[in-house]
Amino acid sequence: MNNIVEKFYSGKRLDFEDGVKLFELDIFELGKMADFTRVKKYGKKVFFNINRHINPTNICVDICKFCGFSANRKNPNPYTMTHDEILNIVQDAVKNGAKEIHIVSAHNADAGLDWYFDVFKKIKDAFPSIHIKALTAAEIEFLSRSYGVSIDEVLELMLKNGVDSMPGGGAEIFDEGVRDFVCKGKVSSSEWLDIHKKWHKLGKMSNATMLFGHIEKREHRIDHMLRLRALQDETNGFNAFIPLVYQRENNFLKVEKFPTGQEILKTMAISRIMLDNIPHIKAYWVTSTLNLALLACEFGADDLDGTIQKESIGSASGAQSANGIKLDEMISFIKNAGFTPVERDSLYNELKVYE
Ligand code: V47
Repeated sequence: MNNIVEKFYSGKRLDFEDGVKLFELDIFELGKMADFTRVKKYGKKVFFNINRHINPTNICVDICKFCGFSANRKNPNPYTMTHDEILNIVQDAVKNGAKEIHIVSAHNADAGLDWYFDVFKKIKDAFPSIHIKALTAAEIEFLSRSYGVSIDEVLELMLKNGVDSMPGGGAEIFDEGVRDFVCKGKVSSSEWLDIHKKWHKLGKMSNATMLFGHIEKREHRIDHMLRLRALQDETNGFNAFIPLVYQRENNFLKVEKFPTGQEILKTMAISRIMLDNIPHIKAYWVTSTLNLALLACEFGADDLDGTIQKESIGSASGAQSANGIKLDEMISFIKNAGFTPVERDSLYNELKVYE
């Protein structure tokens, strides 16, 4: 075990076996290693942005067992917003200081391709300076599959209509066996990676998530991280890695054992250690709780996502995030945890440091 610790501090890359063994390390040793990298990169800064999440429809042709958001027999309230409704939300968000709109929809085969794309153009025309982060690789694959357009054409439509960056959703767990069990039929792992690769080659940035704490094993998490690391070596297009903690309510995935806080922190720390080429590790406060997200900042994480204003996916499965968090609360929570809050834009340029 000492060999792995020495290998890390000597700056050598850790491999799959090393990554799996890291989980056996004492949590504080692991935290020290992750913090070593985090402090070298960012000191005591914790990044966040002022953003608004919008989920314009919950009608979905794909079935993910972990999802409590899509309309189904446990969640019988299907909706699809009109463009005017979406624009009103954006207008409000901008009034409240939002600089990023994060738009993720379910896979609605009746809404039409124009419904998906025209709204981006309308938002950009009305609010040219807002950053639109929209369409996960899962949505892109669904749009291609359902509406008879190639992936390249979907990416072109994104550029043409003003999408600035891609969110990291839909990655779940890349291991094909686990993936088949939890979300058979939607974007495959290789398709997910390939879509991000194409987007990066167009000169655009994206994020990458990993849904953990359900039926996957530790080695699946390491495998997931290493597939991302390999792509990042090639494209350098990922801004942030986001380990999403599985929320258990109102869905169809039967999980017997949930991760402890210690397992969550270890996973965050190992992400920081293994993903030596991805700049930011986001402790998404929605799925980890704000308290644990702040603690994760002692274990390698440096970003919390944003104020969000309204959140529908995690909260549909039990997360306490439906109404986002107020800016002054975000700032004081970060300060009280001993860090320096830094408001960033979507590409991690620093906008304001709250000393
Ligand atoms: O892909 C669904 C996840 C994701 C559950 O790119 C669940 O900056 C936990 O991708 N428990 C969507 N997670 C959210 C997402 C995201 C969030 C914040 C920032 C960014 C970013 C991306 O939500 C889905 C899926 O993996 N999800 N159900 C659940 N029960």
